[in-house]
Amino acid sequence: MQKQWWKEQVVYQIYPRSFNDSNGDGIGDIKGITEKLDYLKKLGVDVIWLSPVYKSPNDDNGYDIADYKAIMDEFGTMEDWEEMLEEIHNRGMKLMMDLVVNHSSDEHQWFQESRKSKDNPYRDYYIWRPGKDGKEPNNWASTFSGSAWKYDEQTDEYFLHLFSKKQPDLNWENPKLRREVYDMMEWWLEKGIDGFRMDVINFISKVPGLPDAPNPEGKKYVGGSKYFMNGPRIHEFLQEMNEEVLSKYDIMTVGEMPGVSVEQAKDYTGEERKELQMVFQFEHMDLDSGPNGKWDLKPLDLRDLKTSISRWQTGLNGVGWNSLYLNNHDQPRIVSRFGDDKEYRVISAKMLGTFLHMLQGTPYIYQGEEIGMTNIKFDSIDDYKDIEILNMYKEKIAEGADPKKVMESIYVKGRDNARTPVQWDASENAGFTTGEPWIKVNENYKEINAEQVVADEDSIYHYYRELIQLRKKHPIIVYGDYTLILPEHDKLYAYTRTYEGEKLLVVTNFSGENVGFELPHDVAFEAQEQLISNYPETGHGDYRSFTLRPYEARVFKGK
Ligand code: TEU
Ligand code: CA
Repeated sequence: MQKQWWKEQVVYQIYPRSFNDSNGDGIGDIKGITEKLDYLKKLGVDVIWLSPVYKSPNDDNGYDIADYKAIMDEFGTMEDWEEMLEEIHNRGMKLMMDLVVNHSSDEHQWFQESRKSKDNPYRDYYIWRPGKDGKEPNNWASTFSGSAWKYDEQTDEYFLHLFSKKQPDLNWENPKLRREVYDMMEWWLEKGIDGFRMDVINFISKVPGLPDAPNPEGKKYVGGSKYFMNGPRIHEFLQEMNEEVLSKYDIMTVGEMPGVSVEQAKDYTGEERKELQMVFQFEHMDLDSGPNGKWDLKPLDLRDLKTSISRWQTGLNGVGWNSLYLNNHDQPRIVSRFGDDKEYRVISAKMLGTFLHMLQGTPYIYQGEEIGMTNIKFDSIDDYKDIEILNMYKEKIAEGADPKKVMESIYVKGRDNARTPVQWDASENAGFTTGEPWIKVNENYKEINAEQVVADEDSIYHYYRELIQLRKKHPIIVYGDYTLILPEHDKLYAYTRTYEGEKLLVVTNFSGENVGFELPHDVAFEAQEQLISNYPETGHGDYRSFTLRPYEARVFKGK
């Protein structure tokens, strides 16, 4: 396998609105990020992925962009951004920007022009269609509830929006639009950024004709993903983008891709294909959902996690490259999800970190993960801010659902779980702001905060530091081949890594019970040292057979 600098990085995601407020208006901002760079440097991360900071009416917290070349007023100025970039680089870190080009805001100038008339030069920057029998052009549902089409009186046509109605989809069939996007990317790269995370980039090519999706249950609107995920021209578009822009810079790229399979990811990330370096896949994030989607709650079966992760680990080995994540701004907090955020919060957060950081791929840490931040439960729907949550709630209640049940699903899966302010210290508002925070702070901030974890040598933060240091010291953690052991075990997740005559043994307990581990006889391994564990050393020494305590994790290195 080819060594590459970007395979050896650890990335930290910042969701700016919730990170750190420097001026007391209750909203995180760019100066607030710059203030905290030393904290990130000390954690040891190499790259910052910054969620959108562009000009936006904030219908979807910045994922609805009104001007790709301007900074959102609430976040500061271009000068603030330039200063931040310089300070990131001064510390030897890198910056990846979020590229949101499946759609723009309806307040983008392109869309303002586009909607004016059918022969406006910008008309074809978006996807307009006449209605069908007085209804929407097709039966696709928006990710954020309701139809994926909005009627616009001015020209008596509908425009497509796979997300909110303020996020019209861009028309990638139009070469002029593609050129604009590439120029804009180049503009940012010339400012010195180090890469892009590309929002729902596998949605940009739609099947011509935009056919109705199969609808056996006769619903009003149904998911049309079949006709826009990994669509017919997607590889052509990405190869063009690579040739026109990406290949000219030594940068890092990751494409967010809901619904991508390993087979498809080989094409997206295959080194000789010249598309992207990594994808964010969603399989492991969908394992605790039932057949009716993310709000259909289902407990995780650890064996499903093994099957999925193992397929990705072996599938991309030597072919493409994995991104590794358990958290981001769209997902509930992992310690509340696959761990135990009550009795074993610290231990289980460390176990999950161990499980992830010992895999092959480039790890991504989401703000607050290193502190062990947890999900929230607001009593009132009015305290929630996320458009996905609010639209879903309205729709379900209108359909006659039990509000209690709907709230329960929001507690488990809602995106605002990840979006409460970062808890910096035990002072008012967790030190996030001196004003009124735009979304409520988690009540547990007095106990769970950055000041506490930095001071406590046994904290999750220091454990993550260690995980990051280990990765830098041992190439096997980056490059080693992965092999699953004990595939049928429903509590232990164990695997080995192999690289240049060395081996790692990783054993993690995903349960709150004591569980015995036996290394299968056919696994050749001789331990030389224990690299890391989330419990104090016991001195028992036998790595072939031992009992793991609740959520215990152990990593051995040997031959
Ligand atoms: O998300 C795309 C996406 O499909 C999901 O992650 C989605 O947010 C969630 O699963 C809905 O259940 C990206 C961004 O990460 C997200 O924040 C944006 O809202 C979305 O695109 C639109 O830009
Ligand atoms: Ca602010």
